Amino acid sequence: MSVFDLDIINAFTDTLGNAKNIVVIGHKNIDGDSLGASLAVSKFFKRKNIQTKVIVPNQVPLFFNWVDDFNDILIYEKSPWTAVDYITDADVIFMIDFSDFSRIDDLADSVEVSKALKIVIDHHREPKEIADFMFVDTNSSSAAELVYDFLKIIDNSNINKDVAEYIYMGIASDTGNFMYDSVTSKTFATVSELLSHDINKSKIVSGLFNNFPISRLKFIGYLLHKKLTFVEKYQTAYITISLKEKEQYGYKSGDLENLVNMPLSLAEVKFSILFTENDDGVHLSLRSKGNFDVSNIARVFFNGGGHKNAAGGRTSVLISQIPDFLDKNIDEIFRVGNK
Ligand SMILES: [Mn+2]
Repeated sequence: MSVFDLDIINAFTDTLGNAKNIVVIGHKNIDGDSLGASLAVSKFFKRKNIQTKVIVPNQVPLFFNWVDDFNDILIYEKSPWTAVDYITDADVIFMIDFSDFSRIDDLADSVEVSKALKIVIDHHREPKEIADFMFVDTNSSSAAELVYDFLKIIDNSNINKDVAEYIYMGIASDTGNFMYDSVTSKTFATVSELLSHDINKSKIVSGLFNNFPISRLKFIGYLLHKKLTFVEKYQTAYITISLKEKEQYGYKSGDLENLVNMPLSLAEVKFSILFTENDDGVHLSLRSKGNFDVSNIARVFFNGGGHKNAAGGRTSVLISQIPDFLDKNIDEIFRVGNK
C-alpha cells in the first residue's frame, strides 16, 4: 500500500498549486538520494513556474559537480542569512530523505518557526513528527522512489526527462546501483517508467560511481590493506579511521561514502562497521547482509538508528580504543543484531 493517500494529498493540493516559493531541504552530508530526490522536486515545481530553492546544511561533496544544478544549491553553512530569507518567504517546505531535525543542524531553527506548509518524504525508520504531512515508507528503496510516486500523483504529465534523471540518480545511489535488498519489483517498475523518458543513465552511473580523485582510491587502498580487521567468529569486519589519517590522505567530505560496504563483498562477512574520527567525536556506519539488524545495534549501543541493513550512530569511545571496546562487547553487539 502506498503511503500517499489521495485524500491526504487533496488536503494541500490547493496550497501547493498556489505556492509562489517552495524550498526543498536535503540532509546534512548529503548523499545521492537526498540530492537527486530534492532536485527532482525542485525541477518539477520550477516547470510549473513556481520559484524553488534547494537548501542543504553543509557543503555538497565535489564529486557531485557533474550534476546540472550543482551550482544552484544553497549551502546554509556558507550563506545562513540567504537561506533563512528563502525559508521565511516559503509557502511550502519539502524535507527529503530525513525525518529528524538533527539531520539539518541549525537550519532546523528557521524551519521550525516557519508558517509554511511542511512536507516530509522519507524512508528512514523512527520518523519524528517534524512536518504537517509525513510521507514515510521505511520499506522504500530510496526517498527518490517515494518522491516519484508523489510527483506522479500531483501531475504525471509534468514529469520530464530532467525530473526522471534526478529520480533515477536517487534510486541508483541508495541501492548501490540496484544491488541492495531494498530493491523491490516496484523499484524496477518505477525505473522502467523512468527509462521511458529516454534518460541518460550512463551519465548518472559514471557520475555516481566512476567520478573520484586518485587520493580517494589510495586512501581506500590503505584502509583496506592496513586497517581492515576481520573477526571471524562473529562474521564481522571493521575499519577505524583517525583524524590524522584523514589529513595524511587529503580526505574530503564524502570520500569514504561506500567504504563500509566493501567488507560485505567477503563471503564470510555479514556485518561491517566503519568508525570515523571527526572533530566532534567518533561516528559509525553500520552495514549488514541478510537478516542481521544493524539499526537495533545502532540504537542500543551507538545512539543512532537507520534501516535493517544500513544504519549510523556515534560513540564516546576514543578511536584508538575501538579494538579493545569491540573485543569486550562484540558478543553482545552481535546478539542484538541477530535478534
Ligand atoms: Mn535515502
